[in-house]
Amino acid sequence: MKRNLSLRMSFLGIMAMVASVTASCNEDVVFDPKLPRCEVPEMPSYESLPSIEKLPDPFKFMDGSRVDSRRDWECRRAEIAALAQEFQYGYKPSTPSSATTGSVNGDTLTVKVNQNGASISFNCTITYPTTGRKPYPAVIGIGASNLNNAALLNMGVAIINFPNNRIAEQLNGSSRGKGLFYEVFGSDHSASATMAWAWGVSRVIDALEKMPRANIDARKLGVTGCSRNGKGALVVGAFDERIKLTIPQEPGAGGAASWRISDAQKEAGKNVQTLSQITGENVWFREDFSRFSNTSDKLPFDQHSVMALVAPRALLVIENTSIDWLSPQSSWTTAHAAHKVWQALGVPDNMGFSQVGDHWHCLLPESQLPELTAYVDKFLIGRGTGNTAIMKTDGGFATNEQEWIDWTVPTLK
Ligand code: MCU
Repeated sequence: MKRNLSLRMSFLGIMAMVASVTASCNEDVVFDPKLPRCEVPEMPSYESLPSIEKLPDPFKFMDGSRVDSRRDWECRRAEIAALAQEFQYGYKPSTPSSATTGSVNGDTLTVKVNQNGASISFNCTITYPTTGRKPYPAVIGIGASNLNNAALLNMGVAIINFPNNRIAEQLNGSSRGKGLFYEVFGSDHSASATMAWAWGVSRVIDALEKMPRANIDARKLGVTGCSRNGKGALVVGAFDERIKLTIPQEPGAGGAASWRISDAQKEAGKNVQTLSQITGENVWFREDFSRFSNTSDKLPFDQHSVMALVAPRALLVIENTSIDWLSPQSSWTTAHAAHKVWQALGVPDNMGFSQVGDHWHCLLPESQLPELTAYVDKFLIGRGTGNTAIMKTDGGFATNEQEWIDWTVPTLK
């Protein structure tokens, strides 16, 4: 139905530059690797956005028509990706693979990128498993992996630590525009820290693809990260199709929790993190995302749509019911909304959500190990018949679908 992404993208790139005060002349909205050729309409202005009280329909194109085939989903996905960059994350620049080189020395992978006359380099530490077969599947940890790393290594999966804070700082609100990414693209580039990390991980993958000596199978990569880095893990998986498995751990707001439901929770007296709070706290979202502080209802998408950018690839969201700040009710309902996209695509078992309490933040409890191993076994290692149909909470929450979802799941051709 929608074609010609590349043409549209160059137009969009120009629009974004004109429209956005934070845009830099290096911007390019193509995220890699290539999406199919879909025509994404011009991005609406903030002022023209209508109020949508419930979770926006992920199957409804900007022109009002609805997704009715799998191929349509690819184009709707391109629209959501453009909207999410335009309003929430800033743009992921495209970088040709030829700009990146890698080298490996023991357990250290050095990634060098030359672009725009700038040259940057950063190191990732690789922990190799002592079992399994080379080249190994790997999980890239944003900062680190806080999953059960012993279990991953025992399954023959390597762990790569991506130094996200070097690529884009996240100390507090004054970290805007600081880090290696901004040395290449300028400190006024629209990309938020999470989008800058997504760009950096794509460069790590470019390097791995050229480096058989690293003994990592670049076709079997997952990504994880916890809390603020879990918000980043979601963006990494959403914007690079070479990631086969995305596991955000306890990301809270900006992860599975939708802005709209969290606002409603806050109004009901819950101590949850909201859009208006988060845009002041740190630089995880683009600078002018704060325009939506009191108007989350104007967002043309919400976190269910951002999660759905991963579909039909695999997504496992790990959450915690003991920390109100993570907005557990919001995540529970939002995950159900996202899951409907995988349902429509005929792969409901490629997306799971597991929410368990009574443990420290970012410490995976034993009770969530079965879902982790089932997802890794099936989607990274490529074997296994473990159960990946997971929608679990120990919070006793209602799904509240009638309150937040007023669209149906299409039967796709
Ligand atoms: C859940 O992630 C964040 C949260 O959004 C912040 O408000 C809080 O300050 O830090 C959390 C975190 O990253 O904890 C490690």
